[in-house]
Amino acid sequence: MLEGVKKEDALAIYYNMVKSRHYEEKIRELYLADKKPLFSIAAGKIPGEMHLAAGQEPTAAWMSVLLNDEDFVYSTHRPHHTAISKGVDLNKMTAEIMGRTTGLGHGKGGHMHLFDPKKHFACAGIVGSSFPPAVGAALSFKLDGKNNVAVAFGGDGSLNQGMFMESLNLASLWKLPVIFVIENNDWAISVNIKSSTPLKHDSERAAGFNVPSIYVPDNDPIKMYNAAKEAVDRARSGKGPTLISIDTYRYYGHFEGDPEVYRPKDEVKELMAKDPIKRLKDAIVNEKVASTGELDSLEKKALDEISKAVEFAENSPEPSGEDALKDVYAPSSYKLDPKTKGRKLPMYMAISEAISQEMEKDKSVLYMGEDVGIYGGIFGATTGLYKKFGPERVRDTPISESAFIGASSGLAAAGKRPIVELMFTDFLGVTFDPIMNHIAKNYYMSGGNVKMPIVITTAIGGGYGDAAQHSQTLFPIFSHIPGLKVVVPSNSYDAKGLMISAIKDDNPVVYMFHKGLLGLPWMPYPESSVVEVPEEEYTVPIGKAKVVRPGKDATVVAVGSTVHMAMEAAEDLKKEGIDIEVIDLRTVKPIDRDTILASVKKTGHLVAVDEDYGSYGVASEVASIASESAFHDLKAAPKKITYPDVPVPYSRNMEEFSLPNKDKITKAVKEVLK
Ligand SMILES: Cc1ncc(C[n+]2csc(CCOP(=O)(O)OP(=O)(O)O)c2C)c(N)n1
Ligand SMILES: [Mg+2]
Repeated sequence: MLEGVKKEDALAIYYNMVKSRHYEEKIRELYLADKKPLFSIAAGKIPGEMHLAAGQEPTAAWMSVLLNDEDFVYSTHRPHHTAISKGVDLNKMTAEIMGRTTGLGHGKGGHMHLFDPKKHFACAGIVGSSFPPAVGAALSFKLDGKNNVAVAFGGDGSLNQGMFMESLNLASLWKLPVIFVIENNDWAISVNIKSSTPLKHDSERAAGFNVPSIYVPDNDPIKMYNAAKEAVDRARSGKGPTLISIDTYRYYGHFEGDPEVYRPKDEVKELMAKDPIKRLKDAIVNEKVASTGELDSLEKKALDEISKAVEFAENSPEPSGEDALKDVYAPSSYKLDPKTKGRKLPMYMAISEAISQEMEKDKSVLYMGEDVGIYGGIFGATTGLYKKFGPERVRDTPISESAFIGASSGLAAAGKRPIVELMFTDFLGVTFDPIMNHIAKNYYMSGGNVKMPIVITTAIGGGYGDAAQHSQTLFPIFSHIPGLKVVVPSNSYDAKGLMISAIKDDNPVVYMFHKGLLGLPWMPYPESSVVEVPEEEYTVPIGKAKVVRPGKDATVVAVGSTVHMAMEAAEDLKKEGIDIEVIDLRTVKPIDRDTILASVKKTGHLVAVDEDYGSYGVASEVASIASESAFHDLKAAPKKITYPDVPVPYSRNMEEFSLPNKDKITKAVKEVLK
């Protein structure tokens, strides 16, 4: 069985397997301890769900021999065996599982969200979500000429996710050093693999992407080691990805408490009789590689480490309730004041100039998206960049938003500052998981240990007849998610300064540019969006609104396109002797409460206007801030001017009817002043 594997390697594999097994059993004991006789996942020493991998140790043990600390591993909701074999700090991991301050994420992540940046290990609770970040980390290695590898684990259930296929395709296309390890334990909760895939072995899927694959039968740790060795060698020598699928088995239920009605008890018993740890132990002894005594002392060493880790965790303090509020955003400081007035530039050129200057200064900045290369982006955001920086850093991607936007979290974890373009914000649906569950939350779940300096650029807005799937604004969908910042420039000066800030910020920033403000030759735009832009680098602060027109009678809070409408309304109202103050929010998350409140306190009247659907939107947020914190200063109820709650229609009359405009603002101002 040992197939000539060196003694030290065989022992390392054994040690990691036996340690993982005992660890899982200990965690199970602790998990169940205070929950009997009435089972409740909320009770006991360990909160939440618990997914154990006892039985699956062979899928991971090879890593202790073949990987180094700089190699990345992205694991799943069943992560303990992979974390142990990657050398994750056992004390901190146990403390995290028990929700303590000394844990890997200071109790913010828990058992499904373990991050150890020193060992470059992470895992996640979304099935299939490990693949895109591994692609990103691998791309970073390739760009830097490093010979590291990234490993993504997934279960048999994860293979039917789009993220898996998109990631295989990218890894193959770009020849990235990624190893996809599929732990085929036959079950995805209660669904057997036979009812979820038409193929005999998961590994067959790789062929469609021109990825070499290896099938490992029998939950065999040595065969797995040999397969992984081949894959690691291929990756380290620049020959690209490999998919390994291993037949394995989990002894316990999908989660602790699982009634397991879907599988016969005998099936588990039969598989336990072929336990991989026992088989490996027998082989090591029978082939005289080491004695039973040596193996027993390794087992004892593992048990000692586990006891110490549990002791460490149990003696660690619990976080306070208020600790929940920490580590949502990484502190970021950058401020560059402009020195010159510059020249008039349309917004799309201001954006590409900002990116160009940052890419020149900082080699870690790169741009990825569809048609962003030679074409310069369909909205011109990367005009001229491909020529200057080449295809590696201005990277055209296939139409695989989940994979390349998801890859940005792996790139960021590996030290890059990626900018990724979601061509139209309407396409968010096909890539929301990487943004909402990973990019936005990794900093928090890691207890502030893993930063995500990512810019997501995306085109918003309608007004030109592109209808329901190419005209939306969707501010609140991004702004609702803690961990994201959201900026919306209304003119070319802000566009450049906000882009530089977004790139320099250590947090993920969604940069939403309105198509109708870009100044593109083929799209109508207001002249007022084309303003003077300094040639040098400067920043516009994120989170700071601007009073673009001071006034005393009423406050109009606007954002993006509606700033121009509000300014036009101001001119009309002036003729009638009404003097409005116009605020350009510039950032919708975090929103600048102080500027809004100071203005409302001064004028006593508020109209909030945005191009998005009215319910639950930015205008509602502005109105709520004013009513909550300046109620007694308000002389009338605030008014909102927004898109109605209907999908964007195609025909001109219907779209014009629905959009905000200066006349609607003028009317609303007069109404609040009545
Ligand atoms: C996107 C997504 N869909 C569904 C779930 C709920 N869920 C958690 S684990 C799981 C089964 C996963 O099966 P598999 O990938 O084979 O991993 P295993 O549990 O067998 O290790 C499901 C459906 C989820 N977490 N994420
Ligand atoms: Mg499974």
